[in-house]
Amino acid sequence: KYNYFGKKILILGIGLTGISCIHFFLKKGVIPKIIDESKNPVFLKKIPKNIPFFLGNLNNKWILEADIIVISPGISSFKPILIHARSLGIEIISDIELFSREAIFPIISITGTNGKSTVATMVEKIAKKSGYKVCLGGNIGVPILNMLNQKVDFYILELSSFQLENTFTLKSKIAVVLNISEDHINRYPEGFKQYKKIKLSLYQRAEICIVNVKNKLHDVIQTNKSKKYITFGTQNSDYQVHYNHKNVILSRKNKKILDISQTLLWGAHNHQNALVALAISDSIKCPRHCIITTLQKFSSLPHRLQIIHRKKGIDWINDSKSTNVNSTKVALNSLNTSGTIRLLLGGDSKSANFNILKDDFEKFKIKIYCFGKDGKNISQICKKKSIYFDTLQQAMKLIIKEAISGDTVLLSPGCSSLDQFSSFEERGNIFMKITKDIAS
Ligand code: UMA
Ligand code: ADP
Repeated sequence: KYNYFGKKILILGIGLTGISCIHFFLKKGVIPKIIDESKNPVFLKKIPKNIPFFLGNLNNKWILEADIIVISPGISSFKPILIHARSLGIEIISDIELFSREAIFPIISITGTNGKSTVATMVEKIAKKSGYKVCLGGNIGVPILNMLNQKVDFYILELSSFQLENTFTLKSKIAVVLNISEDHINRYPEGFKQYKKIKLSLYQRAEICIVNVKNKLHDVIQTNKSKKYITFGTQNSDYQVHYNHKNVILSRKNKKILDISQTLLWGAHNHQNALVALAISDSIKCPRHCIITTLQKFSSLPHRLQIIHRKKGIDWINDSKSTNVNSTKVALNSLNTSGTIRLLLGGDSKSANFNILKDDFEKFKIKIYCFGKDGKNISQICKKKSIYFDTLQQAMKLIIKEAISGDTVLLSPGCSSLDQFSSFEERGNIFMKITKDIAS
């Protein structure tokens, strides 16, 4: 139905997404052009031979000549030249939009500020255990267009707000917005309101909407009676977490399904994540025993609140995937320690308000080792407990001297890593290497 033949296609961003888009169009017999604002993008060598490319800035001439612009998620579509292009009727779309127009198998879409990769991976594992053929892609690191030719029972998509920004026809069989808290504020001219609206757009054409009642999404629920809504988040929801003394139970309509003590899951946020995975898996009719046994075996993904090792009574925890302030809050509140928490915090804050951690800083026995681009500012929130360093490595040198038995060293930076590292993985790996060197 969508014919790109004869259209002038321009791709913005020579990254994972851009390269996947080139191959998509080549398969359709269309030769796109591609631009990157960097003079030497990492994926430059991956551009096939016959593709015209331009490096160094957004070439206005190419932009205004295009019929369709496919924009990579890392590039803001609120740049003036792109706003102008849109006003001239030039179509600006994401790779997710291209995918949505072509996909013929049912789609499970997962977005939210935090927990996307964890929930998406839980669902992938449960679905596979149940005998379904599924593939998982999107923000988790596999461009979605690479999955288009696979024959599956379900596509599982992890979607960021950046990817949803220019997506208009995505029809999910199941859609969930896990939670919404402040993130990526520097990307949105209208701030948090706009970020939230983009996240919630996932529900627009979805068949089954799984809704976090705590996110006050009642408006969504009332406005469309043709959809099926499944709720989680409170005691009146369809899916609930029951806290009963020391027992934590996942239930559906007050019927017990899984006792958290029989799992490796740690922290209230992970109870919620498992609950959503359960709701999604029920919706695609995975057998309960497959759901339960998979969740019982599931342990943290790398770089998500992962205990690296315990040595001399000190716990070392890698939560490098904490790239926004709420994930740091969650991490602090998941620890159960009477020793000192030695928190490594900092990087690129993306203009977030770190004051929401003030109460936690007051409440806990904590020392905060700030680093990176916004570390100095962040260290002002609770001056008496904070110290600032240029780098993570320098901060760790002091921690190694100061930590004593009973302490917990936590890398939960609450910031993007890109000011000093190539990715959150690199940041976590450096933390782990230093901690392992100490242990040996
Ligand atoms: N670039 C510009 N101008 C800009 C920004 C970037 O020209 O203003 C160029 C860079 O020089 C680079 C290229 O764009 O050459 C990179 O494009 P990209 O940043 O969109 O990155 P991709 O490699 O295409 O990866 C993207 C997602 N990246 C971002 O959203 C920033 C990946 O999510 C995703 O896994 C991948 O597509 C496959 O779908 C990463 C991410 O950081 C993990 N996501 C954010 C998050 O989780 O918080 C949203
Ligand atoms: P995402 O893919 O949305 O970034 P991840 O599952 O990779 O989510 O986890 C990212 C960070 O958020 C980690 O620090 C993790 O401990 C934390 N986190 C995971 N699930 C939740 C949740 N439901 N609420 C808040 N924080 C969470």
